[in-house]
Amino acid sequence: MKYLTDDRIAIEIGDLTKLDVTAVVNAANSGLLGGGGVDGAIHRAGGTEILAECIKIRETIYPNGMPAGNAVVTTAGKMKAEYVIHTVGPVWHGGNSNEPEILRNAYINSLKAAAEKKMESVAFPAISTGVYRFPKNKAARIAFSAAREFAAKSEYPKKIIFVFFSESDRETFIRAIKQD
Ligand code: AR6
Repeated sequence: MKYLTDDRIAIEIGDLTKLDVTAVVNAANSGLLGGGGVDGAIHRAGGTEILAECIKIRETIYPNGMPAGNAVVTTAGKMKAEYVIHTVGPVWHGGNSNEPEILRNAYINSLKAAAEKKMESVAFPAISTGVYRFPKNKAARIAFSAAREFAAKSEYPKKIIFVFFSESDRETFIRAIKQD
């Protein structure tokens, strides 16, 4: 693991679903009932318990789906992690439809959910940069500044980890945040 600032924010390459952390963040869709990408991988790795809780959340809190930018917590089922924090990033429509604000909200609300449960460590995928097509360098700057600001004012989560699937995605992230 490589630390970016102090010992609070780190980056790692690998599969989010295999990590030994308190929570993994899911880049879900508003339906909360699974999908492709990270979402599919998390539901496959965690098993049916996650879906059962998501169905309950849909029935009770979000009958019309969870709006982008929000976050909810479920079990992580069979994964090493204890929890999954499900959030929904924006679909990229060119940048003039509040995409940056919504992406920031997705990170901040996930971190708030982690802080409320005093979680030690939370691992994020690069929300919205896959199927939802948010440009990776812009997304990196938003993710990093949200994490840095949150860590500066909140004791929990003690560790925030950005997880990338590939070396090139990790390099894009590092290059982007250095341009700040
Ligand atoms: N570990 C770490 N990173 C991963 C993993 C993994 N196991 N799998 C994919 N990535 P995406 P989005 C990277 O498409 O853009 C789903 O269908 C991937 O390389 O998963 O927010 C949902 O149900 C990419 O950089 O999420 C929604 O409908 C990043 O994770 C929609 O996709 C995010 O890619 C959400 O799209």
